[in-house]
Amino acid sequence: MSKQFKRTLITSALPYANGPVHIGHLAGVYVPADIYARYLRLKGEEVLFIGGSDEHGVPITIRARKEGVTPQDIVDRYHQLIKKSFEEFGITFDIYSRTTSDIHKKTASDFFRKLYDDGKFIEQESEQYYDEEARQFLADRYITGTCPHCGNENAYGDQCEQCGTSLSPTDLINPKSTLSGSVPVMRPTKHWYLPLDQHEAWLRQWILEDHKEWKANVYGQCKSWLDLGLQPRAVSRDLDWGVPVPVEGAEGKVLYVWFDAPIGYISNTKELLPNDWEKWWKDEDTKLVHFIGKDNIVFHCIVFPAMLKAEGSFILPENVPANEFLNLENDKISTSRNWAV
Ligand code: B3M
Ligand code: ZN
Repeated sequence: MSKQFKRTLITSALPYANGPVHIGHLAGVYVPADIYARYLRLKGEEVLFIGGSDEHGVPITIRARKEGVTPQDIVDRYHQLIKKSFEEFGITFDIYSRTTSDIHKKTASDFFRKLYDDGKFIEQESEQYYDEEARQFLADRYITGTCPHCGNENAYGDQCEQCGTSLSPTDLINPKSTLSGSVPVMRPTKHWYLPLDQHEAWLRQWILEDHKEWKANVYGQCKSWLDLGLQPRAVSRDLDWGVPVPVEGAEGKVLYVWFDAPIGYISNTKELLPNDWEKWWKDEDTKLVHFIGKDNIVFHCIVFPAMLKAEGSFILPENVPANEFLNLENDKISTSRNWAV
């Protein structure tokens, strides 16, 4: 028999505050999560439904640069816009907050520091592209060049949008910085990595054996990741927008957006229930359910659970319903590109 829980904590993916929400987001994530929350409330169950904006990361800085404004301007504008859309659409979040809140910055920073102090990270130096004119390391999206597969001259350091191949910046022929137009050079930089390989054994058991009931798309994606073998993942970036890495000598480095964003679920719960949040995150009688889009599966099923496990005091999700595409008259109107930006 499946476990009986006392309460349900529902989270829905935090949209990037760099553009309006669109119908694909609503249909794929927020409406299903809202239906589930309303259903449980009608049954008289104890339920909490957490939402919020994801306000860090490169997508925000790119938008700001395009418009000639600051990242703060961008997130202030789109956070308000997205929040209002959700209200008008009738999505019944118990809280809709943001990852630039003070409580979030502290929560994410303390979380990183605990893992750091407990020796849960690997420190590693690697060579990355640096723009000598703009005097900064370049995020993958800030580098363009020729795609080695199809010859498109405007491929990005993470993907060629013409042939769809995912790339790393060093794959590009004739790389160019989009910040200054100059040719980037390689420079060593230190980062912190979450050794996912060390988490592989329990993740295999937990997902592949204990959660065979997860949706086929979610289970299948996890299985293929696990079968390929997990690698350490960098959880910091050289960027001037984000939660600073709380370690001496880490000036100019911030937490990787995918490290801080899921912690946003925790900080938003804390903001709503300053004295009572722990029972929602640390009591085995709480059922945690993440509603997400398909591009976020690996982060919610593998990376975030590994972070929670490494921290040691948190529960893990019981289910992660992820949606595929919304089909309207046979056209995919919610493409991965729309969703992931
Ligand atoms: N903002 C990516 C996205 O909007 C990201 C989700 C965060 S959930 C913690 O697809
Ligand atoms: Zn290409």
